[in-house]
Amino acid sequence: MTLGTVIMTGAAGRIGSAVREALREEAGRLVLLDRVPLRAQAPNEEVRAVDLLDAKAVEVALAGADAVLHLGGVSDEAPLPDLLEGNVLGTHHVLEAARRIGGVRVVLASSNRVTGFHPAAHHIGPRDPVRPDGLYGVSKVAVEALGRLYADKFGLSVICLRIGSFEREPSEPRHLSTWLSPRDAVGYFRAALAAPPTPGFAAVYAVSANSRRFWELPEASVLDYTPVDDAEEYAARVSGAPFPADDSTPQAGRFAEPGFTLRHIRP
Ligand code: NAI
Ligand code: 15L
Repeated sequence: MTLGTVIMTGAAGRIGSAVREALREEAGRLVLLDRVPLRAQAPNEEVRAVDLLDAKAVEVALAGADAVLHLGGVSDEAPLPDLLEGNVLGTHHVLEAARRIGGVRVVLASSNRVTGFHPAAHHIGPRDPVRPDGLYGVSKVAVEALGRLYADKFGLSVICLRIGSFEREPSEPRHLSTWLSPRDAVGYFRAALAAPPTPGFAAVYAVSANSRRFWELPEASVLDYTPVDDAEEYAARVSGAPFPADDSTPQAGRFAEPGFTLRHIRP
């Protein structure tokens, strides 16, 4: 099945670089956007240098899209103005371009960090309240809210993937709960991009089938993908103090510590 014309923002980043090969196998045309230079690696790939803060450039770059995978932005804790620009304004430009084109499936890269302050003892799902673990998490809450607004008000088809910890393999104890393997990332992205662009909104966790996971897997009626990898297979190789230290430890671990955010706030 072809996904048609897929636009991927943030294509030069860690996730984009790792998943482009698999996605181009299924896309008629894969258009890769980033503000840093990229090189096409296949006949059906196109690359464009686009700054997400440039609304007109984003609109031009999305022309002809059947689906958009929006990965671009600030991917961890940072000063709030940077997060508001890169994540909130950047996402606004992507959604606005999709609204003008119409009939586009939009997949937004949200993060598990929108709920990072829930205690590790809680098994949670998308219906639980947000509890961001920092300013980055707050910006992703806003990203999700924009997606919902554009679905409710303008009839867009938006799915937010609350990505866990995307890593080649788990490298620290927390990853035994939060890992998203490259294979499962491709599975989630493919399923989200392939769903018909019927108006509506959903937010789901994109995490591997980790025995110790904190989060509900998506209901098949919302997103038709069942993850296959389990971080447990790597547990013997992962060193460090066990995580969580106790049941009240935030799921985000060290990201939830005050100092992790305070270093981005001017004294
Ligand atoms: P990354 O930081 O490696 O890549 C982000 C890309 O966005 C970079 O190539 C950067 O040049 C581009 N970008 C940033 N600002 C831009 C702008 N104004 N205009 C154009 N391009 C811009 O991030 P990564 O790890 O690949 O993550 C991709 C997305 O997934 C991000 O939105 C991140 O917040 C989200 N995510 C990632 C997780 C992970 O484990 N890697 C976990 C949860 C969410
Ligand atoms: C994220 O959202 C970040 O982009 C990534 O760098 C990791 O920190 C990940 O969450 C995580 O929760 O491990």
